[in-house]
Amino acid sequence: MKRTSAAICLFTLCATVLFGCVPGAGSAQEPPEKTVGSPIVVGFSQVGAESEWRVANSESMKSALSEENGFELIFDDARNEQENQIRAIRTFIQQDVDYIVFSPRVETGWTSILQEARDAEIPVIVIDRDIQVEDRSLYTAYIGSDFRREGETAVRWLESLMQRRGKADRPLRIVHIQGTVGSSAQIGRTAALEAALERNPNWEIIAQELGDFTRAKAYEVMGAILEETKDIDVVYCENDGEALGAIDAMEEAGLTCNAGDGVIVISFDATKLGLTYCLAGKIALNVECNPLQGPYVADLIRRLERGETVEQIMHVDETAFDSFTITKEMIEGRGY
Ligand code: GZL
Repeated sequence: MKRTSAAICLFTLCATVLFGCVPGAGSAQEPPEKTVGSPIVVGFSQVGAESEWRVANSESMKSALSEENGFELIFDDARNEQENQIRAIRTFIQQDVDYIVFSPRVETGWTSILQEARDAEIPVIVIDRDIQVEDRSLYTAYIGSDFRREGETAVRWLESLMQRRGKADRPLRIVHIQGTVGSSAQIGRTAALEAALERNPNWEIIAQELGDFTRAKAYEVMGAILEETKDIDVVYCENDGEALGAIDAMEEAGLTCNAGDGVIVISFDATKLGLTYCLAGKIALNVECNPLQGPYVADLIRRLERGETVEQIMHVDETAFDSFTITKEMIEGRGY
């Protein structure tokens, strides 16, 4: 398949780690200009289809890297297994694609396959979750979220709420439902909560379970926790799927979820479904995690094709919504 000498040249030039920011989910993105000539062949390894967020991410990639936009997309669903991603990337190399894009299920275990891609002189773009590799020149760019910042947004909001209520020093009993362990989304969101516990010795994690970013698993683990105790002040869920599963379990156990006199539920993603729960008051805070990365990837590839230097790390701008200020109009205007 066609390979671009310019991109290969840039691949070696992008060794410096430069930071850039791309606009958030709400901002308009110019559709990439049409490509004359043969399509740019992109192999994309997607984690799976575990959440509404993931589905929106896949749709964004498919619509941006479409044939009419000058691409040929080879999409592989890894069904939430890193081994399947490694196998898919190796196949992309054998197919001699022009670019490899992947959303890494977890941060580690990628060095060897990325070295194979570099040996084949195929540029690699990492999206969504980040990776940990000694040699950052093994990939051309990362486009995704600053997960620690997302978590900081959540815990600072909770601290501020407690201060406004004169409860800054009161005990706070927290249930923590984590996302896929070892994913940068879980690592960042968990780290922010753990740092907040250091700042607030009156906060206590009464239970910490794995929800793997799915509604079903969160429902299961929250149900088990509720058999032990219903004395819960906060449930910190690392995505909307987990929040909905935890809320299902708590409501079945007779608990009320709201930021007033009920259990305070904190979530991440801000999908339309999650925001409807926020509007209903059941999710107190929902921190946005922008899945609409397709246009940014298409734009990045075009810049590489033109021989431009690109920032290696690009974080998308993100915001947050709470049940006190969210409106129906805010939800209707969103892209996912
Ligand atoms: C975050 C993304 C996470 C979402 C979950 O960028 O990797 O994975 O928060 C998804 O909804 O499953």
